[in-house]
Amino acid sequence: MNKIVLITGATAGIGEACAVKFASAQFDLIITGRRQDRLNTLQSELEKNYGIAVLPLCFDVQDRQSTTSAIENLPERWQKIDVLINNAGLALGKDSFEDADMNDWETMLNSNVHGLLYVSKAVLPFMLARGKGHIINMGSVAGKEVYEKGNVYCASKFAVDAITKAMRIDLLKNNIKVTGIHPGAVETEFSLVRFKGEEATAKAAYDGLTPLTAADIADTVFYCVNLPDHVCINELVITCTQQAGTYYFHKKQ
Ligand code: NDP
Ligand code: 8X3
Repeated sequence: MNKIVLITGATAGIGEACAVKFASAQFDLIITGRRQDRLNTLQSELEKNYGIAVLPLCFDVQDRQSTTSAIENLPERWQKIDVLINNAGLALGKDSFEDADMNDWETMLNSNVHGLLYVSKAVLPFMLARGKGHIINMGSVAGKEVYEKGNVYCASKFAVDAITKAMRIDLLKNNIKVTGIHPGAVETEFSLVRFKGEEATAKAAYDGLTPLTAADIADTVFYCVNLPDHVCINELVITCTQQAGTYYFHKKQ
């Protein structure tokens, strides 16, 4: 029987690339996101191209009730989750602290922090019952170093880093690996979401750079997941070659 990976935020970017990578290696997939049409399209493509089974689950990770109930009510065949990739998340706005929008702050904290907690708490009983599992949390370089106007997005990713470390310690006794992945700039829909559909601003974020691709991060996640049972990568910080930390870039003119 194929191993099962649950990927949150699989309708775009890094999550979608992880779905393709794991499907190509014959994992069965539970894919989640809020856009049902994209989940359906991805399901058909992956089932057709790789002959694996895909279960789409449409819910907003900010909604504790629907998140918990979608996962708790998984058919028995899908409860044997080997790998959880907590990837769903976003930045909203890039504004100085005094100008930033409180609604944006709440959405980031609810999605990036609370959502990750709701999903993890719902999936964990299945892993505990089997005495094994691997949780990958998508952090960011923004969770390692605060940058100007990054304020609450950075705070949400610092929280992901702390939660990742805490999970690893508390779940040590349960044979569950926990890995934090902390990417720098990856060209996905991330900037378009952050800048609320302003295409020129979103695109400018990558001007003069050869940024990471979603596939680069998927390859890294796949590597971490496919190591021997006794090996756990605790965390990886990954940037493109033209980036160091959160604010040093060597951009081409
Ligand atoms: P994308 O915008 O391309 O993808 C984000 C994914 O998250 C989508 O599938 C989206 O699905 C899902 N998502 C967002 N909010 C929710 C929600 N409330 N409920 C359910 N799903 C949600 O961005 P990336 O692929 O770049 O981002 C993925 C992760 O990587 C995020 O956690 C981000 O913070 C992190 N990251 C990104 C970096 C980058 O430069 N791109 C760098 C470092 C970290 P839908 O809209 O269908 O709900
Ligand atoms: C996304 C990377 O530097 O835009 O987490 O915050 S950054």
